[in-house]
Amino acid sequence: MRKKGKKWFGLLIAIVFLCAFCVPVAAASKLPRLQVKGTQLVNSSGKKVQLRGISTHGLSWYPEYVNQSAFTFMKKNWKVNAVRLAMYTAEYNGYCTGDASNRRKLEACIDNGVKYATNAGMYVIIDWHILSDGNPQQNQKEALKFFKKMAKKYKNNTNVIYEICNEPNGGTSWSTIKKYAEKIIKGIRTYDKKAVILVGTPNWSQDVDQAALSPVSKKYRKNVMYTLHFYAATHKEWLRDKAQAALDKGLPLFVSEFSICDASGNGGLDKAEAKKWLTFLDKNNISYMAWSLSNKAESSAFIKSGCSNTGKWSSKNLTAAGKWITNWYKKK
Ligand code: IDC
Repeated sequence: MRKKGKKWFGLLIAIVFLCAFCVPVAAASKLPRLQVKGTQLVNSSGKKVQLRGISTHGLSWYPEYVNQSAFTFMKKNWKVNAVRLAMYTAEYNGYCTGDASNRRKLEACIDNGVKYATNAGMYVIIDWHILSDGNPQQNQKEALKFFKKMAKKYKNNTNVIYEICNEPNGGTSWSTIKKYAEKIIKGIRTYDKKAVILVGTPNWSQDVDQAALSPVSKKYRKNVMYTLHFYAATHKEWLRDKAQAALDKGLPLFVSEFSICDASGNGGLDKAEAKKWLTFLDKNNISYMAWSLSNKAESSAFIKSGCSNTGKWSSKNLTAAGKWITNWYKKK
C-alpha cells in the first residue's frame, strides 16, 4: 500500500512540474512563422504571404486604441491581418525622452498590443518610431537594450515582427543606418533566431535603391526586409521607380507605413495615386500598413475627430481616408 501511494505522489509531482513549465502565460499565436525568401515574405510551407494592416498613432498619444475589441473588430470587419504598434522614441513622451514610469507604460502597452493581436489572430509589428531623432545611432544603446528585452520575451511568439528604425532622416546615410541595423539585428538574434526584422532606409524610408546596392552583411541578412514609406499625395511614380529598382536588385521590401494624403499626414487625399500604389504593391506581393488608428484632427487618421469610440466603429465614424482604405482592404 505504502509503495503504491508513493507512486501516485510521484506522478502528481511530475504533473504539477509539467504544467508549471509547459503552459504558456499568454495565449500562443497559431499563426505560422514568416520568413523571407528572395524578395518575398512566405509562411513556413513556403507559400507567399502579404500583410495588409493598420498602424497605431504614437502609443503615448493614443493608447486607448490598443484594446481587444478594436483589434478583433479590425480583423473581422476590415479584413486586416496585421497591426503595427508605433512607439515614438523622441516626440511626446517618447521611449528615450520620457522618464522610467513612462517607459514602463509604453512596454505595458506593447505587451497588451501583442496579446490582443495574438488573440485576434494577427501579426504584430513592434516599431521603434524614430522621427525627429533622425539618426538611429543617437539612441542606439537604448534601442539595443529594448530590442534584446523584446526578443527575449517574444522569441516564441510566431506573429511578432521587429521594426528597428521607423524613418531615418536629416541626411543620415545608408552606411550609418546599416551599421546600426547590424548591431540591433545581432542583439535580437541573441534570443530570437527567426523573427522577421524590418530595417528603415535613408530619407524617411524612401531610398530603398541605396539599401539595394549594399544590403546588411550576409551574416545578418536572413529574414530581414527593408522599409519603403509613401504618402500618395506627395510621393508618386518616381518613388515607385526607386522601389522597382530595389526589387530588380533582389531587395525584399515592406511598406510599414503609408497614407493617401500628403507627407505631413494631413491635406487632401490623392485616391487616383493611392490606387496606383496599392495596385503596384499587390502585384508585387508587398505588405503594407496604413497610418493611423486615431481620431486626431488630421486627414491620415482613420477615425473622425468627433468620434470617441475606440472599437466597433460604424462607417459613419470613419474619415474619408479611413473609409477609402478599409474599403480597399475589404475588397480582397
Ligand atoms: C505624424 C502624425 C502627427 C504627429 C507627428 C509628430 O500624423 O499627428 O504630430 O507625426 O511629428 C511619417 C512619420 C509619422 C508622421 C507621419 C505624418 O512616420 O510619425 O506622423 N509621417 O507626418 N512619415 C511620413 C509621414
